[in-house]
Amino acid sequence: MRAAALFVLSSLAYATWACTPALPGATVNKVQNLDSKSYALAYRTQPATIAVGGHFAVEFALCAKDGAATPESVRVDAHMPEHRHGMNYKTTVTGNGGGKYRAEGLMFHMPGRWEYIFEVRASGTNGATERMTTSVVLQ
Ligand SMILES: [Cu+2]
Repeated sequence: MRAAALFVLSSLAYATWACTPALPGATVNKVQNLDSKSYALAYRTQPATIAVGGHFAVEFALCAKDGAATPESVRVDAHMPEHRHGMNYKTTVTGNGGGKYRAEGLMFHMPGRWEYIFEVRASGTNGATERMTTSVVLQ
């Protein structure tokens, strides 16, 4: 009986529960939601419609699910999986300290399927990373 109760408590300690990333003004421009074991992310691009060869930014919000370590840093990248190449530019990510971020300097230089990669590094001693990906097809 006592052993069973302890087991329940320890599994709760490792469980993670959903959180809602706060991306204000979401009605203006369609927001996409992504999810990993420890994090939830919502993003939108600026401008809303991406043009081939046009620079754009990605605005996103991130939150740690209950029980997960808070994010320490986030990297944003994109590549074309079928063509095995990335972008010609490196992105820079800035955060406001409140879970909202902006990635600048993205540019898709050709039409086709591009995959975004959001890589979150957890704070704390282990510094584990988790990746969230999603793809878009550029005409
Ligand atoms: Cu390509």
